[in-house]
Amino acid sequence: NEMESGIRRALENDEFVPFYEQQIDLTTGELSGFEMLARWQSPELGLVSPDIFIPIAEEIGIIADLSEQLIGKAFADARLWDENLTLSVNISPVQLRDPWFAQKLLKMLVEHNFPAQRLEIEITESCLHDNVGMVHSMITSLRNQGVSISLDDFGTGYSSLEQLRSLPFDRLKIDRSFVSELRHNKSGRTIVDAIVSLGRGLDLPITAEGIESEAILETLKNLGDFKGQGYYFGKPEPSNAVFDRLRRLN
Ligand code: G
Ligand code: G
Ligand code: G
Ligand code: MN
Ligand code: NA
Repeated sequence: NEMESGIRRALENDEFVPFYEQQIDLTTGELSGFEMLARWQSPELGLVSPDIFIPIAEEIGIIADLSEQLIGKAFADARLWDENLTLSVNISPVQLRDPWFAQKLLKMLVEHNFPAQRLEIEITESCLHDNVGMVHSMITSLRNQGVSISLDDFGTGYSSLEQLRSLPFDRLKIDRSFVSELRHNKSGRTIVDAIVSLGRGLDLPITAEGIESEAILETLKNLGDFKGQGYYFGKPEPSNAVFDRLRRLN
């Protein structure tokens, strides 16, 4: 169909671009890094959301190539940021089914001369349905080289607490649906409290997503030492806006 061939052509024409969302240390208020979020800069359609093209790219078997194109651009950008800033990238469950995924990512780090210690990958709970043994060995070989692994959208999928305990994650990201309800109802607060104590018990640092207001930020700061991100700090922005932001900070 038309969308599929458009996405294939976009890959050939190098039309996928990284946007970046700030990740903040909520306790100090300092910028700690950026999450890369893919966009398709289409000459016909304008800026297209990943919710549209990622599922199609997964379906037609080009997600790995598309991700590689974006990660290459993100490494080139992030190499020019302050060297304490981290780069987080989202990895599709489809990519993790490739037994060579970890080797390919480590090779890209070398080729782009980007320090593994500054890279964090975000995987979702749906990865855990698949071959857990293989996911475990991939995570382990990436971590051995210094890459960090976050469990994204935590709480929205199926997660066995046993897997959470047995897989060596570095961080939990609380899904924004819970963060946004934090002050609206008791169940939102209860779920966030439960994830926070789970994180404490398992020694997993936490990132809260979807912080949209000062009130939510203050509530979170009272619950612990977290990182956070969301529209309150800023929307995802293109590379040049990130460079402008860093120039203003420095
Ligand atoms: O940027 P936005 O909030 O519209 O992203 C929508 C969804 O697309 C999110 O779930 C996000 O994780 C996902 N996404 C964004 N960029 C990438 C990417 O490069 N690879 C993968 N697999 N998912 C991405
Ligand atoms: O699934 P993942 O967590 O990677 O999704 C990130 C998505 O969430 C991106 O599409 C980003 O644009 C969106 N996002 C980031 N911060 C906020 C926020 O504060 N509010 C809302 N509604 N969406 C956000
Ligand atoms: O201007 P400043 O000293 O903050 O820049 C730090 C580094 O980032 C320098 O290497 C500079 O060349 C690079 N840089 C600054 N702005 C941009 C930009 O808009 N695009 C790119 N690609 N690099 C930039
Ligand atoms: Mn994410
Ligand atoms: Na998320």
